Amino acid sequence: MDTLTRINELKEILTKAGIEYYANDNPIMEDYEYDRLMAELIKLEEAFPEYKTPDSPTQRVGSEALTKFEKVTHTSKMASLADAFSFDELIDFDKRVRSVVSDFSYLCELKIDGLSVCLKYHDGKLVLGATRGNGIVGENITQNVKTIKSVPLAIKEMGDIEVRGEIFMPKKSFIALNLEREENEEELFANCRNAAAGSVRQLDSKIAAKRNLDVFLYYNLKEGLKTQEESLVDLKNMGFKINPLYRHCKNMEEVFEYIKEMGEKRPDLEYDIDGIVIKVNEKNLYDKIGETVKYPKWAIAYKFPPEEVSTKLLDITYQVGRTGVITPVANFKPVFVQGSLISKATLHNEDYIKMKDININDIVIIHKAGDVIPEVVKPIVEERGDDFIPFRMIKNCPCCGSPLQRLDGEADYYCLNPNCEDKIVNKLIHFASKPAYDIISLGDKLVEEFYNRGYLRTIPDIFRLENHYNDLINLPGFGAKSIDNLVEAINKSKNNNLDRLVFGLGIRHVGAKVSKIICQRYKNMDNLEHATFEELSNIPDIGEVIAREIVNYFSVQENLDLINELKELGLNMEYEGVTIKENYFTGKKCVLTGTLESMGRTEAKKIIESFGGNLSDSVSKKTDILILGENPGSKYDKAKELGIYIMNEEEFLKRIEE
Ligand code: 0OW
Repeated sequence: MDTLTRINELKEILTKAGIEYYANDNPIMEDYEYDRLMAELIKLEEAFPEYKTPDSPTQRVGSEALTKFEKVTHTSKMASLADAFSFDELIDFDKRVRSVVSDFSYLCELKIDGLSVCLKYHDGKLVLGATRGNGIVGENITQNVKTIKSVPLAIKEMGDIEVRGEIFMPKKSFIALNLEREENEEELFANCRNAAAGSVRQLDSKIAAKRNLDVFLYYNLKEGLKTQEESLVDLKNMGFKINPLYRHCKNMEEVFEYIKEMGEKRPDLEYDIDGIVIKVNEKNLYDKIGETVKYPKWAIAYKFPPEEVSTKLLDITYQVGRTGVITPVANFKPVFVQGSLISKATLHNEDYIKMKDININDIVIIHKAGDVIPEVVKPIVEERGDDFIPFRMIKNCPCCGSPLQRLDGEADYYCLNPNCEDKIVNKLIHFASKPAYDIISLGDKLVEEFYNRGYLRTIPDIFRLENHYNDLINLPGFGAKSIDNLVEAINKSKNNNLDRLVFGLGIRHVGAKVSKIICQRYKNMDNLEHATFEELSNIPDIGEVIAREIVNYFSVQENLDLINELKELGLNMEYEGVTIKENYFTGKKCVLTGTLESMGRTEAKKIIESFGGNLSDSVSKKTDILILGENPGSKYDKAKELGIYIMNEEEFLKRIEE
């Protein structure tokens, strides 16, 4: 057999085996045999590079890094879906459809929590993988898509084939990725969707190749298919991976039954879902039912209510904050809730735990408050066993052993020992953190390590770390390059605006926002040191409590000495005001829910703040605008309930241009 024939034979065998293994969950050969044939193909292609083609199963390891993603215009709009949060809203949807057409059924699918992708094939070869973008224009992510093992690089079908679906990261891969990132002190991904989106948007496809992404296809643009069910079967026959848990439902009762069943299955699935997609099955009715600018009217996404999961509370541990505040923390058997694995949640204080009657070894219900923060909802008292240990608040600091004190009128206990090590370390961590002095390479673990080794005791020590250069480069896991980067980041941070320093000092009740307000008013540290209680308490948003804390802080000689030391070390003590451009957002309180296609949360926050607006995390009566991104969370419900103005991404972009 000549080389080219053998290469083609290997490509065919391995492609078929790959489809059966990755898309159909039906291995047709031993892993060992697969690896052996793959090794043979790699070897042949290396020896005869002229025979290496882009559809070869060897081409999944990533290629040259890109400098940017090219924009691609979709053949037809990649629609989004209208959301329903209750069965009543689904009944309304059904009524709307029934007012236009009759004799139809529904095809229900799991709503995979990932990011939509479009795949194009020409004469059997994958030619394009693109993100949804704004639905009209997306980005060319072909290099990354090719690394996903369940995406066929070649199909049997000739001509032009376009299919769409959802790229996702399985829960297991997400957990492994975050563990690895934790070890490398990298920022963790909040959930499977963010991890998938972050991986797909890597310019270096070799990184994407390591991320173990997967895909389910659900949309088939081929002509002549009569139903959505037929589309799915056809996708499967072409070699694409589809989600097998879809169901054909004759009426709304069957739809509700499916939703309930899948809701129960949800925690056990290997991937994250955030709802159910309900589609009219008969495609010939789609034109008649019609569409809005954003959504087809023949489909809707039912969003699951925030997931609640039960688990065992194994222990209550205690953290000592930088102010000495003691926070009880629930440590429970790890559970997967709304896209992430959690094992801890704050229990706030003694009163909170007693009020909720939470005890060690209780089975407790966990959810994510505001879709983000893990929270113990309540114990299941009926399931309390003999091993239950009644909660008793500790009396001494878990770090230094000093007796704890509960201050008058406060629910919190404090460790008042100024030399408590946990307090000192947390003060340093706070100073270096992103919202405060933002010293990029100086993360929590590094601060702890430098503290334990005696290089760091006080904030000024951070700016003297350079003096330990020769010791630092010899620490395990470090080297000249990483220490050079750290020193550079520290020196660069000295030019930070004054409000970062003021926040970093950790004055009681003085958060990032208050720091900015007082720096805007006093312009430099000297003026701030001399600010009076009367002046401060007259500033809008600064009450008497905060004013008193600020004046107290600057009346302590030790604090003034610290500031002088920092001044001598060259830290900027001036506030450079950012000029605010006035527009629609000036003075408005905004909240963002879901993901924006055009930018991340940090960028949206910066833009809103540059107009003198504010972007906060939770919806309240004071919120002026809810900016609605893709896959919104419960903030959307709350905003609707409170009658808050809801703005979609299109309007948001238009308004910021004004
Ligand atoms: N996430 C999903 C999903 C699905 C589309 C096709 C035409 C209109 C909606 O699992 N199973 N089916 C569809 O059908 N869309 C889905 O995801 C949406 C599309 C836009 C945002 C989501 O990714």
